[in-house]
Amino acid sequence: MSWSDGGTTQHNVTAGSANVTYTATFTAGSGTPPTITGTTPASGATGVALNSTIKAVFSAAMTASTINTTTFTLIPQGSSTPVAAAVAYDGTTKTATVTPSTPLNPATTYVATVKGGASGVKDGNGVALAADKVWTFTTRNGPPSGTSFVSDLSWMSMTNGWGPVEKDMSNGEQLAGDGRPISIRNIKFTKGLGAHAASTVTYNLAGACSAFTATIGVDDEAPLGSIVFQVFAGSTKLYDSGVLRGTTAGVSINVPITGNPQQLQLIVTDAGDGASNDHADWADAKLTCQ
Ligand SMILES: [Ca+2]
Ligand SMILES: [Ca+2]
Repeated sequence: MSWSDGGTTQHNVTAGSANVTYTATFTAGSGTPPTITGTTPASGATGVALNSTIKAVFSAAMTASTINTTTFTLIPQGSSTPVAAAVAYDGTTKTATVTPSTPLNPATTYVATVKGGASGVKDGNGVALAADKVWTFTTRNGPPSGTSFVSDLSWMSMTNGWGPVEKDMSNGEQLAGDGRPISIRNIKFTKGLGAHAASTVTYNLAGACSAFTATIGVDDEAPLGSIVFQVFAGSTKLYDSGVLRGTTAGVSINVPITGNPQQLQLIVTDAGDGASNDHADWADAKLTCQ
């Protein structure tokens, strides 16, 4: 701000002197630039929830119209396409927030940028953030947010009694990929796991999952099978089917997952009578996660 009477004459202002009119001139864009005093998530944060919002707190009251999807962006590292999001500014807390339209992807590093300089965000006096504020964070690993077929996820580990566990087909024989459509009492399933006792498949939940669902049973390719299906979270047994046989209809299960465990184990045992014909289907198996 500067003061002037519009002329070049120096005025000595003393009692009784003639009135002189001074004009205060505010120059937009001058003054101390605002800064960002904090971010959420913090720079370098890991294990960030997929439903997070991204926030920047300013040192000064900002001009809300300068904070928008152009000046506050979230971009997956290595991409040039910002995440679709709503951007808002709360003058009470001097906080700008990016709210993504859909949950973030797991195990992904994101780059958050608040633009500075002439085309950047500006405070209430029109003073811009001096330079771009850029920080990164990484989301949790584990399944995506929502409901996923486990056969579309990567397992952490897998053991199986007859070749590998198959995805979206019955166990078949010892080779990978030699199964048939999953079939329990002649009801076919396009998704699921085809296992064989004794089998354990372990999934990483990253503490973010709340339910496991499936239809379980002995596959029609081995009707003499006898199997027990179990679901464990670490050392905690969440579900036990009892003995299912090749004559048992598929059993629809909905297993709540509580306590935010890190891992889930899908276990098949031979029901205590040997593993011959124990072809076990986790048909339509799904995890629901945050
Ligand atoms: Ca096979
Ligand atoms: Ca058996």
